[in-house]
Amino acid sequence: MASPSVQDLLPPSLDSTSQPPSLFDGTTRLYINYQCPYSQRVWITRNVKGLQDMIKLVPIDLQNRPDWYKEKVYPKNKVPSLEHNNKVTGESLVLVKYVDCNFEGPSFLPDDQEKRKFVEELIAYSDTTFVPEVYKSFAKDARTQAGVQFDYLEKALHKFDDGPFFLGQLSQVITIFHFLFLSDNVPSEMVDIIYAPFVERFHVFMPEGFNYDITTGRPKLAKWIEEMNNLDGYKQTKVLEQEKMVGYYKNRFLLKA
Ligand SMILES: N[C@@H](CCC(=O)N[C@@H](CS)C(=O)NCC(=O)O)C(=O)O
Repeated sequence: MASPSVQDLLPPSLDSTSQPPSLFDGTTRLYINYQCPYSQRVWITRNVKGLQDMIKLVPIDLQNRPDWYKEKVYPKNKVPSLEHNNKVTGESLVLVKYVDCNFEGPSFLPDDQEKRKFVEELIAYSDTTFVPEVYKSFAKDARTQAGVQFDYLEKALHKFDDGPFFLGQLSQVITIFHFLFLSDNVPSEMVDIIYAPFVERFHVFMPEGFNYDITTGRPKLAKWIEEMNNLDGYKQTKVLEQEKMVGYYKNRFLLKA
């Protein structure tokens, strides 16, 4: 197992001119796109569990996608997907749990029943409500409509108040694991990983697009972002160029609104 703070060399994205890897040869491959927040969730999970040597990153250029990706790897033609044990699985929320359960390293789900229920609710909320509602708000009244969603996070961060993460402090198992690796940075748990890529984007885009800072009046959210930004396994996945992302979001949401 690699240290969670190990620095990966980021491979170049494969495009329509690239040959496929030697599929189903026993290598575990995580197909991602460097700009994709859904991919980033699984990528962070892999890093914070110290699985850099076990799960190979295969970035795909979505603008110029290789045909073999849809034909031979993942017929839904989306990222992320994971090639493992001769099968390919997709959907980021499924994959975060899959990587957590099927590989070594400390589990990111709490044993405590109350915490478990809270985590499952937050995870379900992320893609049914939080992400779509914030995106929808960009075409309407972003400050009010998206504000409700950031208030939801702020309130959730108050529930377990003994630390900056959604479950407060990190579980002992995770903390000990990182202590053993002599890492200063401990990873967050699953729910933090699931929200981080989206909050990262909204935090950068909303001041530009709507003159709206999502952390104003939300001290817990501000602290959570600060603490997340210190985590090695997450930091390494923050490769999105902010200007590009803002341009992409403006083009996608504002010019068409
Ligand atoms: N529900 C999926 C969403 C994945 C997704 O939409 N990925 C985008 C990139 S961020 C994609 O592959 N888009 C390509 C396409 O839809 O053709 C998940 O959670 O993994």
